[in-house]
Formats: sequence, structure tokens, C-alpha cells
Amino acid sequence: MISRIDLRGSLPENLRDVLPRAELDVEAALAQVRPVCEDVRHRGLAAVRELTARFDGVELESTRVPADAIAAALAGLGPDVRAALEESIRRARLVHRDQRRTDTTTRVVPGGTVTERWIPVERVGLYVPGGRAVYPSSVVMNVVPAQEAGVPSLAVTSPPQAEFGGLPHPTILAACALLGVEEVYAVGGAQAVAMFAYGTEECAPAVMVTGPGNIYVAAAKRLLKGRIGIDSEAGPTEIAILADDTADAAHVAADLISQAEHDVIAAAVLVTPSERLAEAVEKELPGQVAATRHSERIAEALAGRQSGIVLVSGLEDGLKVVDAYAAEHLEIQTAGARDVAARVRNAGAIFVGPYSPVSLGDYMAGSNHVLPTGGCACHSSGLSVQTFLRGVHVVDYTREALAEAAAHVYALSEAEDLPAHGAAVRARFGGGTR
Ligand code: HSO
Ligand code: ZN
Repeated sequence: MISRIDLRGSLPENLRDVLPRAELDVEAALAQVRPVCEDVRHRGLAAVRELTARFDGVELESTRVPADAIAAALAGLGPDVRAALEESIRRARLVHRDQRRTDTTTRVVPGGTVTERWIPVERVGLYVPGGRAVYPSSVVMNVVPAQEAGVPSLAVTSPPQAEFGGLPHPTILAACALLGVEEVYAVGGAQAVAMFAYGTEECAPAVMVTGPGNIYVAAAKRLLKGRIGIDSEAGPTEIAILADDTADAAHVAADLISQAEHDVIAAAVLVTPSERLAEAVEKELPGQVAATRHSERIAEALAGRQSGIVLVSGLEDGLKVVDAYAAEHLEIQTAGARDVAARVRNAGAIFVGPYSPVSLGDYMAGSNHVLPTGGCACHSSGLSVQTFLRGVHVVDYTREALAEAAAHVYALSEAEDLPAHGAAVRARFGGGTR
């Protein structure tokens, strides 16, 4: 059901290459996505409507979801889901509000200051997947950081669903209503990213597009990056668990299964020095998988080359392995879990101890669940208030402070053979520009 990789000898140099990981060929999807984006660029709304008919099988009157449909979705939301979403929003706001930065002013020299001002981007488009993946929780995780960052204009898009009259899934719309988002579009795939990048007759262009999507969405984000800002290209979900003998095999198995549930290409990786735990988890998995609703999808994900149980000779090696893997989600289920977790360097989010499972983080911990996948956690972070802010240096020097720096500017401008740089300063002190 899940393969084993035995690294109990010394760890190989190319550790990252021997660890299980899916290959997601975003490059290949680029070829399909390029004409779609070009079409939207040149023909705007007409192209979006035609592409939606072709890819989603839905004829859209308008791409914009009417206000009464959003209100109706909220009215139809069950009380349990509503309460859960409200609490999820409340907790996420607590965490993301604390991420706000204050401007800092540094007095570099008397009369010379540099202030770093944090300015939110003007307008963002937030992509929320549809189809099999109906994730109102992802609406929360995208919208809350953008709102807390103070983004003035914010729109959500999600693929239209034929069974819901060509609107996005009602739970998605209800989540938008709870968050106070009024601008929502029924557009998915690459055409949605292009719609935000270029704008259409119905949708003003955005300067940034964030949120997870399928491979076409990822490819469109890659293609249009630069014209628009993006968050990371979210790939399939990953969970890694570093666990020792003290871990409960039933919990470990349940957590692996919980993320394998997302997709047949989702990754579930257990790293452990304990052969006993590895065996116990292998025993647990078949029964738990069989008993769950999406057992086929999960069995395929666990059996895939992206999943596995990695045996290591000790916790030290285990830490090296999880750092090399740089999982989207990393659980630490070991003795002294807090101390072990504090030593991890690469992970999108870290879940400490037996009572912090990833599914808590997916919905209700207050943390963000839009996280770097595919090893990108070694250089990137998940979605946060910071994603939507730009730090702008504001330079303010007096005449005296500039005079004091002038000689150094001249020296460096000469050294770089850019004399006009020096001249621009000299001009202010009565010197010629040569
Ligand atoms: N685990 C997913 C997020 C999610 N889980 C949404 C459930 N709903 C990627 O972090
Ligand atoms: Zn999840």
C-alpha cells in the first residue's frame, strides 16, 4: 500500500533526489495555456465566455456573480458549517492581524533617514478551486491575509458549476459573503488568471493573483508572472511526519490518509527511526483506508511514487531528511516534539506534538493553509499579510547630509564608470555636472 525507503546506512549526498516526490510538469501545460491567455488578452470577455463554455460546459450570461446569488448562498448555508467558517475566520484574523508590519524609520546619519513603508498592493484576484475540490476554507485562507494587509480592492474567482446553474459552489459563495467579499466571478482555470491579469469588460485588471489551483492555473500563473504578482505555484498537497516510538500509529496513519485524500497525486511521507512504528503504520493503513469515503483516491496516492515510509538510523538523520524534503506540512510526533520542531529549517508549516494534526491547520488553527509545495518551502513561505505588501524605502536627506556623503558617491560613480551619477550630486553644490 505504501513503499519503504531504507536510509538507515549513511544518508546519500543527493538526499533530496532519493526522497519520494511527484513530478508535476507545469512546463508541458504552458503550451496549452499560452493560447488561452492570449485569447483573453485580445478578446476579453468574449474569450472568457467561450473558454468557459469549452472547458466548464457552462454558458455564462455574465462572468460576475450577482449579489443576490451570494446572499442566497449565505441564507442556504447550514448552521454548523456557518459556525465553523465564522470561527475559522475569527482565528485566522487573530493570527494574520499580528503579521501586520509597522513602518520603520532609520536615522542613518544626522539629517539622513530611510523609512520603510509597507504599502498593500492595489487590487488582487484570489483563485479558489472548484470541481471536485470545493474548499470554502481556502476562501478564508486567501481573503483574510489580503484584507488584513489592507488591500483596497479584492475579487474572488471560482469555476462555474453546471449543477449550480453556472455559479461557483454555494459554499464558496457563502464563505465570500461571511468575509464581506462582494466581487466574485464564475471563472476557472487559466482563463481566470488571464482575466485578472489583462482585465475584461466585466473585471478590472488586478496586479496580483493568488491561490491554489490545478496544473493549468499554475501554468497560467507562471506564464503571466511579472505582468502580475503571484504567490507560489501551489502543487499537490504534501504531508511529512517525523515520528518516533512514542507516536501513536493509528494517529500517524490517519494523518497520512487525511492529506492523501486531496488527490491521487497528493504525497504522504513518514520519516521514522522506528521499525516498530513503520510496521504498525503499515498495518493500520489498509483498514483505515478501506473504511473511509475516498478510499480509492487515497490508496492511489499512498501507493504513488510521491509517498513512502523513510526509515532513518536516528532522529538526527530524520531531521536532515525532513529538511531536505521541505514538506508543505510537517508534523513532529516525537518525544520532546517542541524541541525537535524548533530545529526544523525547511517546512511550509510545522505541527507540533500529538494534538496538532494538519487537518486542524487546514481549517481551524488560525494558521494559513496556502503553503509552498514541491520542496519550495526551502525558499518560500505560505500566504500571509506579507504576500500582499510591498516595502518601499523612502529616502529623505538634508543638504548637509548629502554633502557629507558626496565624496563617497563620487568615488563609487567613478569606480563604476558612471560619472553622471556623481555629477547629479555635484550639481547641487555649485560644481558643474562634469
Ligand atoms: N491541505 C490543503 C488545504 C485544505 N485542506 C483545504 C482541506 N481543505 C493544502 O494545504
Ligand atoms: Zn487538507
